[in-house]
Amino acid sequence: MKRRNFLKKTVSASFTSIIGAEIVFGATMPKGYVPLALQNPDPFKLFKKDPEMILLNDKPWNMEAQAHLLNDDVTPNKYMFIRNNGIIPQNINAADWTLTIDGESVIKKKTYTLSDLKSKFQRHTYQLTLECGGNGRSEFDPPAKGNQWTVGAISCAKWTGVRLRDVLEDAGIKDDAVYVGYHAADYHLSRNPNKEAISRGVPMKKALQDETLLAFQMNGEDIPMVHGYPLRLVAGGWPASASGKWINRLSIRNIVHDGAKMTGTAYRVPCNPVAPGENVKDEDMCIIESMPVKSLITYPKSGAMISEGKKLIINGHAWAGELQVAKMEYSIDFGSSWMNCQVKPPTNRLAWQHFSAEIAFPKKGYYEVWAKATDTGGTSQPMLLPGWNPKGYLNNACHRIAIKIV
Ligand SMILES: Nc1nc2c(c(=O)[nH]1)N[C@H]1C(S)=C(S)[C@@H](COP(=O)(O)O)O[C@H]1N2
Ligand SMILES: [Mo]
Repeated sequence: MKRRNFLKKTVSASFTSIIGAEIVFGATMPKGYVPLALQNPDPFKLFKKDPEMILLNDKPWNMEAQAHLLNDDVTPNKYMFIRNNGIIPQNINAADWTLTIDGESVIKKKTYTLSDLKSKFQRHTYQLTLECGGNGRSEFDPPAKGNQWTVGAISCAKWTGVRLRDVLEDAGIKDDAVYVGYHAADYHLSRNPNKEAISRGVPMKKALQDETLLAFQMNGEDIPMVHGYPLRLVAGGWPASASGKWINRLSIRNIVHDGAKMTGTAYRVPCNPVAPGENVKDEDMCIIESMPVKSLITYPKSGAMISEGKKLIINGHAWAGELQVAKMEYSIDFGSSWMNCQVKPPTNRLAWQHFSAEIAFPKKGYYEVWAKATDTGGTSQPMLLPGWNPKGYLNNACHRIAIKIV
């Protein structure tokens, strides 16, 4: 009898933390009952998102921005896409949060509290581009299963934390270390405690970069719950799946990490190009590392009407994984000819770059503005679609907006 009461209490306490208010008679709620506020939650309010964000899935929660919402230089929380593979952890208490470093290649297993991490190591802040590997998936044909992201699974917020490298040096890593695999507090969709929703990570070369952070702040505040509170790995320029949210353990592996969604076809593309719809064997699929060059027109909103004779100023961002953007161009004739945009250097390595251009249209009518970035390696975005791949990753086609001159 006592135990039942205890269970009821913890359950209503966990609801309370999601609803954000005490459930006054929570203790008398029938067992298994889900309060109305959670049966029909307003995800936009729940996650403090703008109502113009697009909900793609609620089991698990996935939400994307629209291009015009991403106009800020630094992405604010309300416009930041949400990508979850599992169930968001509940009842997180930052005061007793720990991070354990273990695995074959750690000299001695070590556990840090969050305050250890905050006090022992130097803090760094970087603005870092995080794009879901599946951003743009909705355009592939034949279609790929998964969230049908259009263009909005991209963010570039400011992250503050400590360098993963500093923590790994402090913990002591063996020479044979190959990969850092993360483990996190979210639940598998089945709620089976023996299964992880996702457990990916980065190879040592990425783990040791200056900008690879164990972050506890986003845009100068605690990381929002849905984005990984209280501790997140942030590896900018790589598919955002490498940036584990809610992490409580890092496993230093002497092999390529083989956690959930590291193997098979997950976050992998054919090592060599394949024909659309072709079957690809698992062993012919390679892990996605640096993301490809890409850009987004964030002003004006597609469909804008401009008076004849008026010039239009377009704005947007461009990014190129580990590289920088060397050139940014636009076309108003469906890619037959291209004109240069102005493109600024990034705030820091792995941050997106802002571009703008002033466009004059020859006469009244319908136009499309296409934007094309070229990286420092000389690779440009494809105009309509890149090579097809079975899971619909890495669509870095030129972004396009419609304009009417009236
Ligand atoms: N623990 C955990 N980390 C995770 C995920 C997840 O489901 N669980 N999703 C990953 C994927 S696929 C992406 S694209 C990013 C999304 O980050 P965001 O929701 O903060 O935008 O988080 C990554 N980190
Ligand atoms: Mo992702």
